[in-house]
Amino acid sequence: MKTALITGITGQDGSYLTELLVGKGYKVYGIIRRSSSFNTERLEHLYQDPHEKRKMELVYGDLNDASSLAEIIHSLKPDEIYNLGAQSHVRVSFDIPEYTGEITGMGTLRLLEAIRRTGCKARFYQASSSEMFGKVAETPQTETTPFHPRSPYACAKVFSHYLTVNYRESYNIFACNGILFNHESPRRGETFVTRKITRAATRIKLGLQDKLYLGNLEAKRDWGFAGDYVEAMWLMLQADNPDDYVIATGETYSVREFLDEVFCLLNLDWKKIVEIDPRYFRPAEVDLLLGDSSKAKRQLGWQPKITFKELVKMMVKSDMELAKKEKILKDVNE
Ligand code: NAP
Ligand code: G4F
Repeated sequence: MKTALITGITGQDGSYLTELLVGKGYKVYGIIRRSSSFNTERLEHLYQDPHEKRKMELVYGDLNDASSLAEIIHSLKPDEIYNLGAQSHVRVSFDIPEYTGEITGMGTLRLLEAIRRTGCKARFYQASSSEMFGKVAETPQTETTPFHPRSPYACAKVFSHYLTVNYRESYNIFACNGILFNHESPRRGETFVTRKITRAATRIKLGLQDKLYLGNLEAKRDWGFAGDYVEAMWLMLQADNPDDYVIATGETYSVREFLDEVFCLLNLDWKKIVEIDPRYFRPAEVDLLLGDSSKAKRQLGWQPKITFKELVKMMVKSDMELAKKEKILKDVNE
């Protein structure tokens, strides 16, 4: 049985990747950090199934704690390591730049050093990001497009990206960077713009909320479905040789167009509901992201399955179910 170790297992991608790997017969170990409240909500369905439970185990550790990483890698000796853990919010990285650098940047170094020092033969996946292209030098962006990061988060990801390349070249580690463009799902964190919109719009439809406060509506993103993107991560580690790949849909939409799509499905006019709040603007913005993933298609046979419209529908449907439950609870308590 193959074993995989995932940092960031409690996050959006961690939960989809765990499902994929468990489905393929892997034993999955996930690193979780200690929290004063539960942070395993996205994994609960896997835990409740007694059969699946045996295939996933959570261990305490932190990307800020090199000794925990070395100990985990030394004792588990996984076949594959997926580094998904990060302070992953771009706007927040301007508020806590040092912490973001520590986890999103230095955390990768600690992990790679733990692999090198323990002599672990694991294949390594690094969650690189389209944010690294920042003030884009060309459109669409490919594996050869120069980086121009626009936030502490993106700078930390560039550091991690090149470390991954460097450890591959220096120590012959099978290390890959997946340069993933934005990917969303019903499990997306509620402070990222897509989920913030679908969550608010469905609550507004049921009278649970009045207004939605947003920042820059003109930014354009290449939005795909997280479930499709974790498959690309796995495919990278099954290839004959380690390499770096852009993973994207090849379509781009503005936040405004995302709003149009969501509110149209709910028969609401967002112009009467959305207000612009300067707090959500960033000191430096990434205006346009559009990826070309033809290398991944050619070499890995990967391509996205879910379209933009299907993704929006899926998120609205799921958040409507959530809002309905909330409404029932509210009505009972009134
Ligand atoms: P996410 O939902 O924000 O999950 C981040 C994960 O990192 C969570 O499990 C979190 O744990 C964990 N984490 C945070 N600080 C940590 C620490 N100090 N030590 C160990 N783990 C820590 O992110 P995601 O959307 O799944 O994205 C996964 C990865 O891909 C991230 O590295 C992100 O930067 C990158 N990425 C994402 C996208 C995208 O569009 N989603 C695109 C490109 C790259 P808690 O649950 O305890 O907070
Ligand atoms: O949803 P966002 O916060 O995602 P962003 O900044 O593109 O970052 C995400 O994708 C990256 C891949 O490119 C990942 F690496 C990263 O970890 C994260 O998952 O914002 C998208 C756009 C931005 O231009 C932002 O300015 O939406 C704009 N926006 C407008 N109003 C807003 C809001 N973003 C947020 N979060 N909240 C708003 O109210």
